[in-house]
Amino acid sequence: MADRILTGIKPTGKLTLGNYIGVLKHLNEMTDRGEAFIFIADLHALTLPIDPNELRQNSIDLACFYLAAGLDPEKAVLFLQSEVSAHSELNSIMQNYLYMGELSRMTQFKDKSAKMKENAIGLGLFAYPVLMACDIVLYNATVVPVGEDQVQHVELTRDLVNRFNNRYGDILQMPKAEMRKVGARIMSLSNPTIKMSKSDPKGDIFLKDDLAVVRKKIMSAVTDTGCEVKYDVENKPGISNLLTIYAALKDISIEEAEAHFVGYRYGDFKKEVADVVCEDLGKFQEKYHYFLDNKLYEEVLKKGAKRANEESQKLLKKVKQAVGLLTVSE
Ligand code: ATP
Ligand code: LTN
Repeated sequence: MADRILTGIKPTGKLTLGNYIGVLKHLNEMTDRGEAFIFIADLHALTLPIDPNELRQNSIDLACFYLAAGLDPEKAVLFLQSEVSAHSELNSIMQNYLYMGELSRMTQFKDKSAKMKENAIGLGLFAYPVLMACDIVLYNATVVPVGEDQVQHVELTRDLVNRFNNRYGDILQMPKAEMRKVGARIMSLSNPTIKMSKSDPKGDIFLKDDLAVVRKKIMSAVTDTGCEVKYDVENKPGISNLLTIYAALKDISIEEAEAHFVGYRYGDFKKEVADVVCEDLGKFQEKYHYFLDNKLYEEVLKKGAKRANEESQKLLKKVKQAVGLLTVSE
């Protein structure tokens, strides 16, 4: 059976090299394995305060990022989550099958809520994984390409599928998370023990950064004592992170990257990493501007919403029927 690929990214801010390497860059080759549903998780973006104009602009940007990364709209369905109402409808049903205890154990919720005042934590942030599970099961996804931080949410989706199917029969498809072998967790350049994250912009490379800025950021990335370019996450987290970035962009293994840099000094090593990042990002940025300036995203998103609406209604109907919701109209 062909795979069914599904993934989403939140339009919450400037995308980073982490998002690019972890997910974006490889989406196109995944579409060779089966039909892909790729979306802009704009409803998820509302789970933390965001300015409306910024959200709209970020959504356009993200559509262009997907296209610039090589996503082929003939092979993949690209759409805005909020334009497909089945996500929210299924959410109303599925919220009854995931429990407070398990939701409160989600690392993303714990991390994000820890930075907030208790009386300002929205219910949506807590219930986030319910909507994410709905995104996944609505399209009978078998493979969910994500970075490492999202694997826990996909595991919870798997629990939901088991629970729901045990009760109602074989309704939901079992998905599985798929991470990049190299690059599932790109670390911050200023603190290589934490994830490079768009909500924590120190040490980030943003996809729209000027290439001169990108080069400067890499040249001043935190490195480690010693002088050997070796992959050793515990003792050389900074060097290991740069090696990972290089290997992921070159599509080679860490061992191959290490072998390439034998005998290099840190300065020359960083320069070569910067060359590779700038070359890749430079091409990516050109394509991004092409899709943005010609507004090519509009037609793609319209067509995508139509197809996603058709497809998601099928599963929604099945679920409504399974749980006993009566349909008389239609
Ligand atoms: P935030 O930091 O605001 O939570 P995020 O970047 O983690 O944002 P998304 O933009 O929705 O969240 O993530 C999109 C995809 O990119 C997810 O699959 C996520 O796992 C992946 N991703 C995010 N950061 C990294 C990283 N540093 N390395 C590899 N993959 C990443
Ligand atoms: N939670 C993800 C974004 C996201 C997603 C999804 C990813 C929302 N729905 C469904 C994969 C499948 C994030 O924060 N990166």
